[in-house]
Amino acid sequence: MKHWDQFLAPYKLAVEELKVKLKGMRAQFELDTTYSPIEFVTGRVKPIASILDKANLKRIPLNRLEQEMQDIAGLRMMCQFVDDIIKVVELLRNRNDFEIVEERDYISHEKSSGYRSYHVVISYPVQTINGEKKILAEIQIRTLAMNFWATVEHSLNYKYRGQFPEDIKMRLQRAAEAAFRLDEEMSQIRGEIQDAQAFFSRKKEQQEGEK
Ligand code: 0O2
Ligand code: 0O2
Repeated sequence: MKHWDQFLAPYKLAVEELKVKLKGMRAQFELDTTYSPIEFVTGRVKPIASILDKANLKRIPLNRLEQEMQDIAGLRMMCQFVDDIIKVVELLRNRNDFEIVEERDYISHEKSSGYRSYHVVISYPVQTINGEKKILAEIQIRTLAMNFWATVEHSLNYKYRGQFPEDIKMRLQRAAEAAFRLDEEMSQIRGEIQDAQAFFSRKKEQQEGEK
């Protein structure tokens, strides 16, 4: 147990620091009173039982966890609209407090389960009493609809241990399509809002000009 505590300590630190940093990005948008592409941020260190299950499933030797398990430290950034996701990814690419080592786009290429999200794997330097240690962390960026689907599917996955009965599988697929359509509808509504805002700001400028 002591060994696990020691192994997980830098991951815990990284998750806490990254939560502060990523929530800080949202706070800056709020200060600017500009629209924030980030709705909320969560983070967790993978529980030991899940680390062991995944290592077993993916045949990762325990002495290779640091190099081969990318989501022991996991962060999630939720967005209102699909278009916000790429803006958030750009913000992450522009930071210089970590290095992006891999990006996985499950939005353009959704998983066969119906899962959609954008994954960014980073190498993050943690300062320890023995010097700097770089750890891998995974940031998942997704809309609220994608998050809703993934959360429900994840709990069902836990219940059925990945072996879904056919009818549940079909319902989950239909739910994934519904979540996709919801995102599309919301994007269109957003377009309407932006058109309206642009129209009113042009009108205001005209009125100012006439004074
Ligand atoms: P606020 O004021 O509620 O916005 P912890 O690990 O408990 O120390 P944290 O960040 O509290 O740290 O926990 P976690 O589980 O990582 O993140 C949860 C944060 O996500 C909380 O915000 C929740 O309010 C927020 N959250 C969860 N679900 C939703 C949701 O559906 N919509 C919105 N808008 N927020 C959600 P905070 O940071 O505690 O602050
Ligand atoms: P947790 O903490 O329980 O969420 P993989 O081969 O897909 O298992 P890999 O190669 O590490 O894993 O990379 P990937 O797919 O980029 O990231 C895996 C994580 O993405 C999962 O973590 C989930 O959080 C999420 N994910 C991927 N596919 C699905 C899916 O079909 N449904 C849901 N709900 N989430 C998914 P874990 O290991 O499940 O850990």
